[in-house]
Amino acid sequence: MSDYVSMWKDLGMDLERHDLLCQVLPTAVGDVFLTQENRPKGMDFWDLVISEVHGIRPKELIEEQKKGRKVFGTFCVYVPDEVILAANGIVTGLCGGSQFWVPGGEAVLPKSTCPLIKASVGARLGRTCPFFRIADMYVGETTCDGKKKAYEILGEDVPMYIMDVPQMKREKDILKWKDEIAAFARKVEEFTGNAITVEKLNEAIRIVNEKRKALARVYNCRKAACLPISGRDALLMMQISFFDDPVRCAQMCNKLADELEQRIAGGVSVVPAGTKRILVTGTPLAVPNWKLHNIIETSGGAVVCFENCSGIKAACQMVDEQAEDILSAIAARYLEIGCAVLSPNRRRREHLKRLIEEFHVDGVVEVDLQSCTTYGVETYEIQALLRELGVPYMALETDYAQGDCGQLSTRLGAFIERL
Ligand code: BJ8
Repeated sequence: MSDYVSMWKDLGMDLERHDLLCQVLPTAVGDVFLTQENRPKGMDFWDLVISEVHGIRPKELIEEQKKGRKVFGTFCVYVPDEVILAANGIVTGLCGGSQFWVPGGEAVLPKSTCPLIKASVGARLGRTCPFFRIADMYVGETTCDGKKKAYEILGEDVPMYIMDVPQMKREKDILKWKDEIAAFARKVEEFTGNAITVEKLNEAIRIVNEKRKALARVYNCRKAACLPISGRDALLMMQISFFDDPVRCAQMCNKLADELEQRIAGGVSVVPAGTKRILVTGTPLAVPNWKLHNIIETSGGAVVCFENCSGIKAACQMVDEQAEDILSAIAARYLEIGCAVLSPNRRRREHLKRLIEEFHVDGVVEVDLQSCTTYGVETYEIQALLRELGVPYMALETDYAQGDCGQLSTRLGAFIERL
């Protein structure tokens, strides 16, 4: 990634520390992805993107900024991409997934904060993530308490807009959320200097829906008994989709799905017949957090479905393109997302039930990031649901550090063996 040094310098990054991060990544990519056998050829694209994750896309974003476009950094799938796109803005994910950034977050946050929040704050304050440096505006949301309060720190020297996400899903909450989206649209118009017209919003809805359909197409290939792609590769594809241009993302995913469908027809599987099929649920896994998928898939299992926000949860729901009231359609679609920060969260249980059947799941692993109270509390209900369905379940709490990998391997290996 040495070609990008002058770009990082211009972004005001801490080059010395960033070098340390760049040294760790190739080993992790090599260990987790490149050691796999019989991978789909289509993964070459994502291998390239991840190997130059702080180079290729940041360079493109800067080029677009030079043309006058604004970049919006987001942290949650409740923030409607369509509104930003309709004003010719660009969306990029900012959630931190690396242990490298955690100490920087711990320097200013309580140690008991969730690692995703600590890593995001550490990446920003340590000046070691180009995406944080590039974003013209950060868009936060009132989801969990940790994120809500961390935005006060993150927004110290960058314009920060907070969307007020309702805590429930009653009719009046959907109306309130619609108003909130309208207010956000006004802010985006003002910030970009571009009016959001009905035509532009409809076009943005179509683009984002196409991206979701393409992601879901790849996902659906894993319903087959013949598994044409590993859970690790599918996770990487999903994680990168938060950074990529939505049109290119759809093209690349559709190309990959074509290949996967051919593989299924030809009986080309990445795992031996009889490998146990695991569904992973719980908190999101931001790039480069591949820890759990890697452990499961090197302990005799295959992750066939990933229900979390960095999995199928948000990708399987479309905004109604025929709706007359567009903002209501956007509000309804986003509030359908089954996140534990809302109460009650029936949507997650319904979704899980359906996914377990469709993906022919043998066992469910819940992975929650340490100190995530909302997901931690919800394990009670998820456990009860799985007991009722008669599907084996185990819940784990972990962070980004590698210290517990041995113990997790033993526990997951034993769980998979029992299935
Ligand atoms: S819609 S899951 S992306 S809020 S940061 S809640 S892990 S303590 S991320 Fe999320 Fe939106 Fe919901 Fe999805 Fe827990 Fe950590 Fe909070 Fe987290």
